[in-house]
Amino acid sequence: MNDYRSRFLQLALHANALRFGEFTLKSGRISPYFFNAGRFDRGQALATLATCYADAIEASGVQFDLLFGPAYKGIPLASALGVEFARRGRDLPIAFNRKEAKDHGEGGMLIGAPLEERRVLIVDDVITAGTAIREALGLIRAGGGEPAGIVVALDRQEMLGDPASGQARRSAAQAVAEETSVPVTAVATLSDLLAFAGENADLVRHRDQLLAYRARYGSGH
Ligand code: OMP
Repeated sequence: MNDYRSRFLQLALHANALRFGEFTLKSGRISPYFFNAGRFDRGQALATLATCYADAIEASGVQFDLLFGPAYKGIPLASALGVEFARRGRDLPIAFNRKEAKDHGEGGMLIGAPLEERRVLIVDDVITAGTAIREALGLIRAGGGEPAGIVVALDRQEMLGDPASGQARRSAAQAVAEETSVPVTAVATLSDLLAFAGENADLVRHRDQLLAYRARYGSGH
């Protein structure tokens, strides 16, 4: 497994951002694991996390010139990543949105650098069904930017739709990439987590449940 993937999974476990148990997802599916990026709640954890994102982005080769963090969880992620890229010698503009429209002061839904004529990289926490990512794509287009890529910490690699329907299994990341031509990069995927769990004594006991979940809801990639 690539260095940044295991570094990220190690960090997520250490920060309690990755937990095992029984969790109800936005989709209603009951998952044996949950990733909560809100637990990267210290400076050092965010700094290390940003190095994982930056390595994954550099490995993907995606071309962009602005970082966009969708509210709320994407905001500290894009900010920390902007600091990491500056440290690497690349000073990028950063923008994010507010969830509540503001009708006084500077007004509008967008904060930070203007999006017009920028190739925008969306920085978010996790992709399951792709709803959050699709909303962010809409915000960027509405702001005059061109979505160039999406990066998430974790791609859960779940199939869209009902597993009983018999339809071809396609993940949210694949669907978004196919329908919008915007590539999705993940620092780590469920497959990486499974490989990592196989090598980690503390996680081995969760592996069967993860495998059963993947057999039921996995996209097959
Ligand atoms: P989609 O919009 O379905 O892609 O799911 C992404 C959102 O689901 C995230 O922004 C979270 O609100 C939530 N989520 C997590 O944060 N971690 C998980 O492991 C799973 C989910 C989820 O509900 O699917």
